[in-house]
Amino acid sequence: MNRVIETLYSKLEKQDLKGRVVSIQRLKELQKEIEGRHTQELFDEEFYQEGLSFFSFRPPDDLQAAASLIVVAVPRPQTKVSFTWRGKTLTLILPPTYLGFSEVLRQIEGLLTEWLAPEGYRVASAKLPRKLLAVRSGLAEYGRNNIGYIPGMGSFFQPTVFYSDLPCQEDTWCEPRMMDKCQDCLVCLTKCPTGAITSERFLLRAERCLVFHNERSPDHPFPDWIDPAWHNCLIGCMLCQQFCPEDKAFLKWFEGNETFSHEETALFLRGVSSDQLPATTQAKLERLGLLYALEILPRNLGVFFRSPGQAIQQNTVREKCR
Ligand code: B12
Ligand code: SF4
Ligand code: SF4
Repeated sequence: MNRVIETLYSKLEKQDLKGRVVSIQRLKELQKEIEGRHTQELFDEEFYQEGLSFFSFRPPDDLQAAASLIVVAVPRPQTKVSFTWRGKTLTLILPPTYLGFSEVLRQIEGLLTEWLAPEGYRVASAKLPRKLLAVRSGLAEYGRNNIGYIPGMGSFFQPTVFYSDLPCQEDTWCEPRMMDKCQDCLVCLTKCPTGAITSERFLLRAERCLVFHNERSPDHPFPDWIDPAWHNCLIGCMLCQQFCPEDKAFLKWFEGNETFSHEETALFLRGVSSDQLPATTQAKLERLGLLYALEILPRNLGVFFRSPGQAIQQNTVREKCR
């Protein structure tokens, strides 16, 4: 193995990170895999356009000489966010990777630059299928739920991906693998309320996943077939991770715990813009990395507070998410 890559791996390990470097030649395979499934009409077209069409399978203009792709997995916790409404406090979960998402990307890019620049190499961020790359680089394996898993991190990690001009002659590219544990387990399939994980095919039916619907822009109300009682997080969904035996060790790992008062919750439910929020509320949202989500809060919070003021009685969100 190239000396620089070997040193990079050991520096990553020292920071509790895991990484892989693969040849830039793999870019074509990634593109073929995603575009091939699109051509075979395996993706719902609306989902494809919204969720996958942003991929760009060519290095940026200022790093046309890219020779490799670097993937780094960063362990990430869940976050609790509490909303008070008329004397009742409801604690909701933000799944791993939502908190400080962009900050993590910047930190890893900074670390890689700090380590590789003295060797004469550069890095640049990439708009690529990061989970697929993590799996095909040999760093992760798929769970039956289609989420990536890494020993020692479970599915609680954020895969970050960068182009680099660091040469890579040999790599650990492999066929996509499902964890051995999944062979005799159907827990995630059983717990998914929407039928997004099915026994008919491995590929997720993403258009049925709650996350597709609760991350969407506010002009998309939740469709009627989604039972309001299925919602279990402020954004995202934890049901296929929460019951997975491979994630058991990480389920109690939380960082960050912002609380919003009755007045702040009322503003969110009304759908005000960020300049109409008190500076302290803006700062809390910013700490959570949720300023961008302000416009979807009326819809997403609305399912937990049926009409402004009324928490859904049967909801078991707190239990479900812990
Ligand atoms: C679009 C998207 C979504 C969509 C679609 C999800 C999906 N599975 O495609 C929606 C909005 C539903 C979503 C939900 C979630 N997402 Co998302 N999502 C993405 C995004 C932008 C692209 C993912 C992608 O490439 N999908 C395309 C499909 C084709 O890829 P795939 O899932 O890898 O499918 C492969 C397998 O099915 C495999 N395959 C097919 N047949 C077979 C057969 C066998 C035997 C095997 C082994 C494999 C196999 O081949 C396919 C690839 O060709 C990435 C960010 C990025 N830039 O990559 C984040 C990302 C993948 N998501 C992420 C997360 C955290 C989630 C959630 C867990 C969030 C949550 N808790 O609420 C959920 C999980 C839902 C689920 N069960 O997958 C993380 C992944 C972290 C991880 N540990 O893997 C990413 C990387 C973003 C991040 N935060 O860093 N997501
Ligand atoms: S719940 Fe079971 S089948 Fe699903 S990902 Fe976890 S181990 Fe695999
Ligand atoms: S995130 Fe929720 S809706 Fe999506 S596949 Fe997992 S359990 Fe199903």
